[in-house]
Amino acid sequence: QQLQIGPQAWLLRGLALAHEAELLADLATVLQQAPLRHMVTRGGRRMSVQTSSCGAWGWTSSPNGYAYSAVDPQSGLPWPAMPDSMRQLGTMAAQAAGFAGFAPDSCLINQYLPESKMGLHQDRDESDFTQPIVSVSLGMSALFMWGGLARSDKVQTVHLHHGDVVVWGGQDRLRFHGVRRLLGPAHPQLGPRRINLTLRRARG
Ligand code: MD3
Ligand code: FE
Repeated sequence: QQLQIGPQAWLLRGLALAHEAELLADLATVLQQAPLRHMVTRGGRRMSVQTSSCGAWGWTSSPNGYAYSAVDPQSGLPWPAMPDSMRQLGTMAAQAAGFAGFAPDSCLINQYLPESKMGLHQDRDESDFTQPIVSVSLGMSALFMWGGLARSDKVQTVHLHHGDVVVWGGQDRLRFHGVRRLLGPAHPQLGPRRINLTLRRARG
């Protein structure tokens, strides 16, 4: 089921379900090498979401701000390689939404517990905003909000469920968005948490 939620934004309901077992196994391997940790906002506050990355570039925060780094600052090692399951799902979903040839070089992993949320923000740390972002929701459902190009624009809400994939490109790429809260029961496999993968082209 494909739902167009913006001029160049598509919600591909359940697209990840066919790859669920491989995604979850690969996710566990990545998180063993690069554990989840709380990043810090630009304002110096600890984010309620926990984050890790895989691929050539990983998203990091420091007192100097946000940046993509080739090295996990916590281990001093390169980020784990991006598993084929994640890379291929990103490329396939982008293609289905009209972005042929998307080759992600970074996968940001966010973990939400029932009390976690993510305030409205834009994703502006990537070098090329013509490249889409593909998001994969796993585990508990979430109330996702997305607005316009100005923070004060009206926001719409969308429920994201286990297995849903969203592709954001073109004029929708810089929309403000966030996660208001998690919804309803714990997930049978993942328990009381939500994992969101975002496949990105961070550089080049
Ligand atoms: C709309 N993550 O990691 S995914 C983030 O559910 C982030 O963890 C949320 O926002 C999450 O930056 C939302 C959906 C998403 C991702 C990127 C976008 C929506 C987007 C970029 C532009 C517009
Ligand atoms: Fe974001």
